[in-house]
Amino acid sequence: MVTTDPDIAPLVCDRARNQNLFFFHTKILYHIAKITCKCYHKSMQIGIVGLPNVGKSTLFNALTRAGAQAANYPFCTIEPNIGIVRVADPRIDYLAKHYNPKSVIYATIEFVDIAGLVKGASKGEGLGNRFLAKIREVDAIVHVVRAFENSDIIHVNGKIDPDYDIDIINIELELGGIDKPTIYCINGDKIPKSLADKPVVTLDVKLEEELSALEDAERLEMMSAYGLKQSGLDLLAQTAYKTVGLISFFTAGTPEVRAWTIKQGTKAPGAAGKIHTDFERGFIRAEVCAYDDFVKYGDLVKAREAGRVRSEGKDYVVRDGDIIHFRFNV
Ligand SMILES: Nc1nc2c(ncn2[C@@H]2O[C@H](COP(=O)(O)OP(=O)(O)OP(=O)(O)O)[C@@H](O)[C@H]2O)c(=O)[nH]1
Ligand SMILES: [Mg+2]
Repeated sequence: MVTTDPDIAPLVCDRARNQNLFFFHTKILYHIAKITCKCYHKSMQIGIVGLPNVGKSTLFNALTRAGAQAANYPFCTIEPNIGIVRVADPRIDYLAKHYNPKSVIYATIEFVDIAGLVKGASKGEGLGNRFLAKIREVDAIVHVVRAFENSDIIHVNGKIDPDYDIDIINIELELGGIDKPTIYCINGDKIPKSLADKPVVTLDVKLEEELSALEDAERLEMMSAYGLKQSGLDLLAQTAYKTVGLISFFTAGTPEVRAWTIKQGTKAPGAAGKIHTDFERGFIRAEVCAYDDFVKYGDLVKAREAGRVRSEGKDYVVRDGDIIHFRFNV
C-alpha cells in the first residue's frame, strides 16, 4: 500500500516495518528448525492400529509406561499419543558391561497410539479419515488383533473373530491407500490361520502392561511364574525393527556405547553420516570388528591381534552388529 496522506503514512510505514521484522524472524526460526532437524536422529515411527477396544492403548502404555488413557469403551483414544521406546539389545548390554561407559544409548522406535478404525473408515466412518491420515505418516504398522475372551470388554462386532477382524482393518488400510510393512500383534495366545507366514508376535497385552510397571527383580519373578522367557514388548520392538529392514551398528568406548540404526544395505560412508555429516564428507575408512569376534577374542586389541579388525573402504556394506571406528578428515 502506497499513501501520501500525512496522517496515516507513518502508520503504514510502521506496519510495513513490523511486517518485515516478522518475516525476518520467521525466516531465522525456519533456518534454526532446519538445522535442528538435521542434527536430530529421527527414529523409526510405528503406528499402532486395530479395531476399537482391542488393547492398543494398553499396549502403548506397556511400551512406553506413559500412562496414555486406556479404558473400556470404543474410541477412548482420539489424539494420537507418541512414545519413544528403546530396542532392547543384549549386545549393547554386553558392550556396556565391558566398557563401563559414561552413557549407553540403545536404538529407539517411536510408537504412535492411533485411535481405533472401523469398517468404512476409509469412507469416513468412526473418525476414519483423520486416523488414516495419521497412519500415512508412519514407517510401519503394528496391527493389534483381539484374541482374548472377556465378556466385560466390549467388541465392536460383538464376537471374537481374529481372521474377520484382520480383514476389516486390512481392507480399510488398502482402501485408504496405505501400503506399509505390518507387524501383527495378537492380543491373546493363538496365531490366526491367515497370519501363518506374516511377521507376528503373540502377547498378553494386559499382562505386559502389568509387567512394565514392576521393578526388574519383580518383573523377572512374575515372568517366570507365567513361563515367559522374553518380554513380549522387546520381541515386538525387535520384530518391527527387522520387518522394516533396519540393522544396528555400534560405536563403543569408555565415553559412550551406542547403537546406530541404518537401513540394510547402507555403505560405510552413509553409516558414518548417521553419526555426523563431517564423518561422511571426510570419510577415509572404517575399522570394523564383528560383534561376535569382539566377544570371542575378549576385546578390540585381541581381536586386532587375531586379524579380526578389518579396514574397510567406502564400498563396504555395513552388517548388523559391526563395531565401527570411523577415520575421517575434514
Ligand atoms: N482381559 C483383558 N483385557 C484387556 C486386554 N487388553 C486390553 N484389555 C482391556 O480392554 C479395554 C480396552 O483397552 P484399550 O487399550 O483402551 O483399547 P484400544 O484398542 O486402545 O481402544 P480404542 O482407543 O477405543 O480404539 C481396557 O479396559 C483394557 O484394560 C487383555 O489382554 N485382556
Ligand atoms: Mg486407545
